[in-house]
Amino acid sequence: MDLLFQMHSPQRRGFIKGLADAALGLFVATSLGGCEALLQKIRDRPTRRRLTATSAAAQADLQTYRSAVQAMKALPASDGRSWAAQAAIHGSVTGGFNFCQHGTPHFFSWHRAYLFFLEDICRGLTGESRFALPYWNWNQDGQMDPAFTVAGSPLFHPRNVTNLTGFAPVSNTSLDPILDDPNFLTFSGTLEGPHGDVHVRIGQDMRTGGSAIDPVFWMHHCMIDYCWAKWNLELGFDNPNDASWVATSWNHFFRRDGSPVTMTAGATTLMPLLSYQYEPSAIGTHAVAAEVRAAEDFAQLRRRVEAGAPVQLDIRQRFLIAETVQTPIGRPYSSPPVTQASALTGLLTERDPASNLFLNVEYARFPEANDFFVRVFVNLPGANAATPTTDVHYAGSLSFFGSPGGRHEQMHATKHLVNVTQTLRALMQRGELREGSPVTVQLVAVPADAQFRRPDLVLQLNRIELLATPIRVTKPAGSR
Ligand SMILES: [Cu+2]
Repeated sequence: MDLLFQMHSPQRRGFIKGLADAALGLFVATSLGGCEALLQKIRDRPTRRRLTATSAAAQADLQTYRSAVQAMKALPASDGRSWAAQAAIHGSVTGGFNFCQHGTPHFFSWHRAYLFFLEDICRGLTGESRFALPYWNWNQDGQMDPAFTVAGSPLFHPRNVTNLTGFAPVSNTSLDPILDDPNFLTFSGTLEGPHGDVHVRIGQDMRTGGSAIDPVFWMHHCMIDYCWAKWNLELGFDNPNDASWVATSWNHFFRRDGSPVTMTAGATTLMPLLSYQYEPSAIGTHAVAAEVRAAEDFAQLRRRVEAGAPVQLDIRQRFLIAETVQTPIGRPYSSPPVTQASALTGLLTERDPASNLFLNVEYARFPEANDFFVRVFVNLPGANAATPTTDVHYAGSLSFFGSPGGRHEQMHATKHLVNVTQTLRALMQRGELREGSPVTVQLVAVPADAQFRRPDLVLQLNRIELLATPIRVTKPAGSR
């Protein structure tokens, strides 16, 4: 069964306030109204900066990070703070995923906790108490910082690609509909797509469960974390307050002194408000947001984050496209036409911004190689590997980040979710999709490297379906 669609029925419940504050080691105060000293402390929290060649502050943080990585690499693997031990929390190159969460409602929260404690270990080892991890905004800066490509540097790691400029999954067209999605579950599920595509594009160990062994992993995930923070804090959408989601906890992280520590998902939601801040930057057409300066605004923001929202995925209608598909990656796949297309166009003409259509692709097993992307097109039966991603029928891409055989393999990303709303609307506007006209879906595998390592590979899919969702995010009475 599908974990993303399996969230327990939402129950409004108070945030575990004391626990969160204690876990973050920060504030005991529950109200910030008018408390200028406390607000000053919060204003002074370390800043995760956007990594660019011209930002002296970000470059200084990168140097601290390099020293920290060097120190961690020098520690024995038996030390929880060592580079090897930290990477092993996520998974291994040949053994797949270990504790990391992918394809579950904890993709964001687990990785946020993971970054949080590594950052703290970096501070401990370098003595730089104000250090914060810089983030690689690959939407704005496709080129990986050159510090990661200097041979012999602690930040160097073998990679196939170090420049994502022009890479469709990190483009505005790809990211805009994802960030505009008000539902936490589908926002998380669809952002995993570009996230995994970046892993696969960079290649080598980044393509595997052991990806965290590559120092650039942490700057990539810091960007994913900023996407979540921007969506939640700047764009004003809400995290789940489902009791079981909030209380989910992990005990496999390490503090800066090497001792184990437990963190809850609920506590991670407060981290970008209390523990660190992001230097704002644009993601897609979502511009830089104004910084929160006033105590009242901050207190209000904190109340909203703590309250969360009952997040539910109401699937209004399912349009089954195909079941048990076996398709060789060397040949484009085109689905049989969906017959209920009139109902589908009806949904789209409602112009309800909360109404979205997602392509859900569930696969039966993790493929034995993952050196490729699967591009998704709508109503383009002739689509092939040469069709550009700028084509109006292009809806997105999916990839198989990770490695087969790892722990929790069943749980990890047994499906891919692609938001196809914008593509379908564009086709309607062009008159290519009318009431009653059929809808087909194409899956086109393209090699991530020069050629497929396993051109004979057969993708085994359980089902392909379109999900129409009026995604209800019910606001608690009186909020915002
Ligand atoms: Cu990742």
